[in-house]
Formats: sequence, C-alpha cells, structure tokens
Amino acid sequence: MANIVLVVGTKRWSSWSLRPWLALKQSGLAFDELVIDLRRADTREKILIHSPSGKVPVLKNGPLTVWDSLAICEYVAELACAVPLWPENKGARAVARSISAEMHSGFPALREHLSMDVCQRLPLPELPDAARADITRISALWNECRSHFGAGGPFLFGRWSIADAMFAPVATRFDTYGVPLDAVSAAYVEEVMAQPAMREWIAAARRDAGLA
Ligand SMILES: N[C@@H](CCC(=O)N[C@@H](CS)C(=O)NCC(=O)O)C(=O)O
Repeated sequence: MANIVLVVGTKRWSSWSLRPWLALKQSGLAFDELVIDLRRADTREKILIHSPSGKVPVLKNGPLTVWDSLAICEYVAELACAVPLWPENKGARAVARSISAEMHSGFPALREHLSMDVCQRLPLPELPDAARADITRISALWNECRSHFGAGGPFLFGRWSIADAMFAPVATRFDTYGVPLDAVSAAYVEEVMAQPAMREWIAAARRDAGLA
C-alpha cells in the first residue's frame, strides 16, 4: 500500500477530485485512492472521517492531511521534484498560477448550469448570460495561453501542467454538452479528453456507475 492516499468523490461528478488525481498521475508518484459516494445521506459523515473541511478531495500522507484541490496540486508538485508540474519559465509559471487560481475561485455560472458528468452526452441547455460569459472568458484564456506559451506541446503551456488539471473538468463539460467552441479551444478539449489518465478516470467512473 502506498503512503499517499487521495480521497475523491464519485468520479462521474467530482470535478474537484479529478484535478489533483490528474496531477498525481502525471507526477508518477505511487498513491492509493478511496472513493466516497457523493449525493448520499451519509456522504458528509464519511467525508468528515478524512477531511476537516467536509469536502473532497483530500490527500493523506502518513500523519499529514492536505485538503482543497489546488493546495493538493501544489503539494504534489513539491513532492514530484523530478517531474515539473508547473511551467519552468518564471513568467509562464506565474500566468499558469493566475489562471489556475481564476479557475479555482471563479466561473460559478458555468459550474451551476453545466455540471460535470463524464458518463453522459447531454443536450446543451439554454444558458444565462453569466454562463455564456464564463465560456467566452475560458476560451479567451485558452487561446492566449496556447498562442503565448503553447509552442512546446499541445497543452496550455506546451508541456502538461497543473493549469491543465485545473481546466480538465471544464473540458469534460464542453465535451459532454457539445458546447460550440473556436478551433483552438476545440482542439485543446480534444487533447485533454484523449489523455490516457483522463480515459482511465472516465472508464472508472463508468464502472462505478454500473455503465461498463
Ligand atoms: N474548494 C474545494 C471544493 C471541494 C468541493 O466542493 N468538493 C465537493 C465535491 S466535488 C464536496 O466535497 N462536496 C461535499 C458533499 O457533496 O457533501 C476544492 O478545491 O477542493
């Protein structure tokens, strides 16, 4: 059994859990995972056994507990010093942290109206202006990152970084609901969805949901 345990929520729905799970996969560090079913009467009680915030994800490493997706990603980046999880260039790294923080604290309308479900293809609902504005802002961010920093690979900063983990659940939402996107954003969504780790998460989500 690995020392590191990542406690996550139901994989089809838990967008916050997907982010550090992808970072851990990318890091190559060994870890075990524990899935807690969300949307059940005993969900909160079960999460509280592991997480002081009453939310997942939470990472445990021996006596240490780290909660909140972005803090976990940062901790994983420090542990995995042989595999850079942030861009190496200081300016690119600062922008990667800015967009990750913007994702972490923003886009509430998008989250509310296009909730994550990696097991389904769903019709695009009528969206309020706030959700449309979120989509426009995210597409602009992706275009900017790809054009300024993306030369070295297919991800936002070329090589994969934590910024890609932070936006991965958004890519799944755009895919699930068939959100119309510009060519750069559409290509980026395709890239994120094709990552082996993402395929693995979705396959597990389908199994857990009894769909595979
Ligand atoms: N800011 C937190 C948000 C975590 C969060 O809201 N997690 C949801 C699941 S995706 C949760 O644990 N909800 C509690 C519940 O469903 O009872 C983070 O970044 O980790």
